[in-house]
Amino acid sequence: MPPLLSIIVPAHNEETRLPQSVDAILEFVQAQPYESEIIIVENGSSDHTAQISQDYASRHPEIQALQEPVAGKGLAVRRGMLAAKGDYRFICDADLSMPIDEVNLFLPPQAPPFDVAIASREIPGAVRYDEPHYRHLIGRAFNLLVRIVTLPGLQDTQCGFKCFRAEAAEELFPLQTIAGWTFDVEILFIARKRGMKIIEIPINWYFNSGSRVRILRDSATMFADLFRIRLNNLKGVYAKE
Ligand SMILES: Nc1nc2c(ncn2[C@@H]2O[C@H](COP(=O)(O)OP(=O)(O)O)[C@@H](O)[C@H]2O)c(=O)[nH]1
Ligand SMILES: [Mg+2]
Repeated sequence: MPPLLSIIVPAHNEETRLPQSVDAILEFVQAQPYESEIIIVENGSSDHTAQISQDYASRHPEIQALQEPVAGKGLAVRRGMLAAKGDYRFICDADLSMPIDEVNLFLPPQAPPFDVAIASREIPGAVRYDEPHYRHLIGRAFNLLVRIVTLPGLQDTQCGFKCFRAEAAEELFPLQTIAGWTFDVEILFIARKRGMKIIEIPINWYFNSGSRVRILRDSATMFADLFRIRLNNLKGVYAKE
């Protein structure tokens, strides 16, 4: 029997945040009435993240630790999504800025039927805690560009908590071309193009410092990625065969 839920944790230089988060995720999944698996995907770290993940995997049968040579959140998530076996496949940032028990909001019976369910920090019912004003503003500026260039109407594409039905994950992730931070936009773009049902779920979100986003360097790439998605679309990269 495949598990109901796969929790995919991308981890890059996370030796300080990862153990606490994995402990919390383990405690959560062990308390649920359904089966889960946890897949940690490390790539390109220069610290002990890979070793820590392997240690967890060797001690807990429900944990797998995967490694890729080249860094990139998008690459890691794709690997985890395609290795996962769960009916529902949930991306979960290693900093657990969303309390892990809110995962159940993304599963039936709480969630209505969907192909892709994305956590939102912007729609009514969502609460952001402790986020510095400037960070929120940068996020809003990027979202404005996302809405203009690629995804009209989606208020928050960058939150690190998203759930995919198995069939949706298996259709979408093989088409992903973006290795870095903007992969979410690309995946949602393809999902929308293919008529999948995308829902937004408001969450409680706790800012914590230590983000791996390098604002200046990464925003230029992220901006360029939005146009790359458009270009790929024109070239038919996301079309059905
Ligand atoms: N495997 C992997 N994970 C990454 C990479 N870059 C970021 N992440 C993970 O993506 C998640 C979000 O990163 P974080 O720095 O908290 O970004 P923010 O919350 O969006 O500012 C964390 O779990 C990171 O470890 C990467 O290159 N490879
Ligand atoms: Mg974070």
